[in-house]
Amino acid sequence: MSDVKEREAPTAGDARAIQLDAIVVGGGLGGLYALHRLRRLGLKALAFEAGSGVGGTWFWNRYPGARCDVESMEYSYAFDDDLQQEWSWPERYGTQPEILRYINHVADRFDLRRDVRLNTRVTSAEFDRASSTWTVRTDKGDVAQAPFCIMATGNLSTPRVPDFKGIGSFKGQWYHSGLWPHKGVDFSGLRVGVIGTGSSGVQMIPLIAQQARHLHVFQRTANFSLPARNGPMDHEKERAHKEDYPARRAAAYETPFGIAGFPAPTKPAMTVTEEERQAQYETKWAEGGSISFLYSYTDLLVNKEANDTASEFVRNKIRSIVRDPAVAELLAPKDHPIGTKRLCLDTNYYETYNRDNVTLVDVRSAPIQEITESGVRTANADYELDAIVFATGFDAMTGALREIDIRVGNGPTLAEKWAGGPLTYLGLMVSGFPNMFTITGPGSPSVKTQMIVAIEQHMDWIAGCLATMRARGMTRIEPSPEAERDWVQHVNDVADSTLYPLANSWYVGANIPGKPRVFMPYVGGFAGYKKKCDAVAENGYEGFVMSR
Ligand code: N01
Repeated sequence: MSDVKEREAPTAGDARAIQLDAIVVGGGLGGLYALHRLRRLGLKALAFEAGSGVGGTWFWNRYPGARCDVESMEYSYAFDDDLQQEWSWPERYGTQPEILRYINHVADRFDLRRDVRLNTRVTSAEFDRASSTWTVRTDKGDVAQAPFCIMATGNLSTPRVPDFKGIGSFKGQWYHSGLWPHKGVDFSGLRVGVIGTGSSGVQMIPLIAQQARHLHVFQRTANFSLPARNGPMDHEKERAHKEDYPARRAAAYETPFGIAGFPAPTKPAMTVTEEERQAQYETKWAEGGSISFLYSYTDLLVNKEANDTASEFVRNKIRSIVRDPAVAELLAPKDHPIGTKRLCLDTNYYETYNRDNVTLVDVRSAPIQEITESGVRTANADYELDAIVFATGFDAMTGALREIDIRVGNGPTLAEKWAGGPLTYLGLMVSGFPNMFTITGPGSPSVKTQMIVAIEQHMDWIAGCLATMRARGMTRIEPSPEAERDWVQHVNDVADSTLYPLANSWYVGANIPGKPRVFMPYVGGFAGYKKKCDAVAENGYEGFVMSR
């Protein structure tokens, strides 16, 4: 039972509005930490969550092989030392069920459930400037009001199935990776098609191949993937990590990706010999892990010549693993530098294409034309299938926020304001939308970091901001249009100084037809970003306008 009391609202039509100090949208890792942090400030908050359980990404993405690509000892909350000492991760990288179990444990341990309304999707959020109040409405008819609204809506929470002709006519079953049935799917004996070879596809393909009678993989763009080298947790490493947890967490804040434990590179790639480079890449390949590989040299993400050496190393690995040279060439990415799209981590991904029951279909040269009653029709052929899996990704970073009708009085909606791409100050707030915070919003390092570090850093900053406002008797905050404009420019300038814009990735919205092509995450590094946020606060919330 929630301890939040319902009482008469001040405005007609909102007679049953729940009065709160803050409304949280989302019950994933971000929303749960927001609730916890707000409570520590003595604020009354309630979270709305569309799922029937907490966990966000880890609640929805239950496809075979779903697993985190950040190591377990890093991918967890840092805010409570007892929590991190007590919890034991069984493997080097957490599986989806393990991570969901952990999130549920946190929800229970910190008694967060009583303030989460499950099965409830927020449909609108409207700010009234006169009363400085957000009114949030849900698909269940709830109305909640509070001076502050915290959007913990996630970066990859809006699954997208391409608008294929004929999809309704398919007689078999189809699934999306991000909306996976809770009871699982048994593909035994079936002819299965997987469309999409991003992180989700790369993780599920080896496991579906083991079950299916035949698996067709429909690949439009080849992605780089590295071996994860997963395995049981090394208990000596775990002990050493736990002994040193606070220092390791602090160290993560000083890194570009919010992940400690890898020695920072010291040399540019082209300053060493070819032999030395190959030896370095071999070591990293054997070690497993994506950040570790990208940490081979200082300049892999900014210097194309340097990146080419790493990209070619992985292409050669693919050629050495995949027996059919034509299939190997199709799997070897040539349209983007390694690391400029999310670098996948896998277990036996390339090896899977050596199986007799797996066929790679190139839908770049012969695109999918339609889904038929019996399968997939490309420009070249018909593929008879019993089941289709769409591993086709998400309307990333802005999708969840754009789906909510967010507005301030009669002004433009957030979706209208962002018609040309997201505009934020620090990825934390949006000018013209007072008292609304976005946890890991576009314009912050978000998906380019260990997400839980980013969530904690954002929510700690927001809590500090709310405490300062209370101390100063301030009731309203929003960024100035100038600060927002300058930050957006900076986000773009930094991206343009790297190789990232060379890829057609979801970082730029390229996977969603018609989405404006704007670089959304901040790639200037987590350490520098945190320093900037701290400096903004220390300088009296520079760039923000506070009022009462
Ligand atoms: O989605 P994606 P995802 N016809 O957008 C293809 C995180 N994550 O769910 O590249 C044919 O990366 C599309 O092709 P193309 C992680 O941040 C993390 O795999 O657009 N194909 C692409 O191959 C990740 O980056 C973990 O040409 C079509 C694929 O579908 C993010 O989530 C695990 C198509 C979509 O790939 C998203 O990953 C899983 C069409 N019409 C996810 N439309 C880990 O922690 C799309 N595609 C390990």
